Amino acid sequence: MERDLKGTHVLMTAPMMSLIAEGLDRAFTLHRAWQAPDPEKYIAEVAPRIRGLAAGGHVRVDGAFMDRLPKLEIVANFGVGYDSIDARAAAERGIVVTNTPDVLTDEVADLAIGLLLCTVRQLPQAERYLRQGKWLEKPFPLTTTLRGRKVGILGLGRIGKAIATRLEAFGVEIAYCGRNPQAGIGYRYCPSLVELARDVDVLMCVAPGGAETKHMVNAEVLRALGPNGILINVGRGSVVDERALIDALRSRTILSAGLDVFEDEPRVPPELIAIEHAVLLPHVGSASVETRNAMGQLVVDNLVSWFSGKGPVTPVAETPWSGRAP
Ligand code: 8YV
Repeated sequence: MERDLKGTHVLMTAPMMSLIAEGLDRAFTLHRAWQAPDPEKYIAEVAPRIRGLAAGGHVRVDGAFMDRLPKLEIVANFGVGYDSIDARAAAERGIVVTNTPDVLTDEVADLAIGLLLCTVRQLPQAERYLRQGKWLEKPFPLTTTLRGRKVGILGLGRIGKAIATRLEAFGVEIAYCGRNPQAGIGYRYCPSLVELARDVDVLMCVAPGGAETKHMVNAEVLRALGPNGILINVGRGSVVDERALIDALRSRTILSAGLDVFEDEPRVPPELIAIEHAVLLPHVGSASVETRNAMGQLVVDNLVSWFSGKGPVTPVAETPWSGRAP
């Protein structure tokens, strides 16, 4: 028989999609802290009862916040990337963290390929050109090509591999960089990011965010990528030193960039917006109705499964499931 979970208190500090809020509301006693006149005071009042936390977007969940919730058992994150959650601090406190892998892999990989083609062939610029009536004056300028390019992938995880599989169909050479070479992978491994950048002319960033990857793509890497080089980033904005990128684009140290993620979302530096030859998207990698619904359902499923004593569905690496039931 299913457990009645209505006596279990779950906290949501910021608005999340209605599928999540309604799903949690049906299963648990859900506290929507942001709706209270004084959210901080509200959190302090309900804190002793909170056992689950639904986290999303860019709200930071650090050790200090976890310490405010003495009965907290699980943090369920909306998104595969969980750099906004201090998973090590959670592990130290015996708190499980879950994310939403797999359900968005193909969607983000599709987007990465779309963004690559948009950037190489300047499709958004060409579209704007037609709408502005400029085609009547003269044809759109010729662009660069994907033909003959080599693509280097930074972060060959689930999404990186799905991008690589798609790239194979485009007939481009693929190499990758990561902490270690991966068994059973036929693409060329390059331990140094600068060397990878020197060797390829498209750098595809899919690396997760966090302190370990912060500003990995710096001025030196961009110089190595060179004047024919294209940077694509669909991972986390923090991986790229945005100031160095702006300089590299302005000085034509690299040819172009296609970005779906930024350092301080949703704020994009005006200097970047002013660079016409870059393609900028408002973090839409996973943003289809179907995929976001699947991600939202996984947030609900993780919490329901945990409090039903069945363990988390998709725990992150730092907090592996040990079989301990709540
Ligand atoms: C979402 C993402 O945009 O899954 C991730 O890590 O970056 C995206 O799918 C984000 O999680 C929603 O806020």
